[in-house]
Amino acid sequence: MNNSDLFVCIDHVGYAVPNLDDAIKLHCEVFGWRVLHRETNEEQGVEEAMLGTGDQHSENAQIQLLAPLNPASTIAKWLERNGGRGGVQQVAYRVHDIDAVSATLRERGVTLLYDEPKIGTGGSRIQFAHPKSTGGILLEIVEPAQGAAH
Ligand code: V0V
Repeated sequence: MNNSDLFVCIDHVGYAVPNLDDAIKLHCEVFGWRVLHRETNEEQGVEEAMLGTGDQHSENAQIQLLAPLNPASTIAKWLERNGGRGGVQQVAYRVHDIDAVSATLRERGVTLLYDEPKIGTGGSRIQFAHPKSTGGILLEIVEPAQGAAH
């Protein structure tokens, strides 16, 4: 796999937020984003919203607001470590083939969190690289669901 085959674009930037409705209000009313999608992901312990720009093209990055579903959630832990304030929790790179990209990253020494991809937003397949092997950033890789808008 060539380096140019790895990533398609930045799919989204994930913000940890203490309260989803308050965060939606801020990002939509003040910053002018709009809600494209909302869902709850029990396995990941999050309630989330995806935000887009007025004219959302397929490779425009989205903003993902992530609120904890329960105290065991990785988002709850992140907020606790950051004094209860929100902030950038992750950056997600889009890929066409998450299995091939995961294999290449592993070969290159990147620590991936899951043996196999898990289910993310809108039925996508997701995997994460541990911040300790990416220079301090929680990196998600995401293969959108077949037929998804993006
Ligand atoms: C922890 N660390 C981070 C970090 N979280 N550094 C940068 N960005 C983050 N988000 C650092 C932390 O400061 C420590 O550094 C070290 O990592 C601790 O690592 P640890 O003991 O392994 O772990 P935890 O318990 O803090 O967990 C960190 C990981 C966890 C990354 C393992 O957050 C995780 O499993 N994340 C993947 C799942 C996830 O984030 N789900 C929510 C989004 P020092 O102090 O040791 O230097 S769900 C989602 O995105 C969906 C559904 C989607 O997009 O479709």
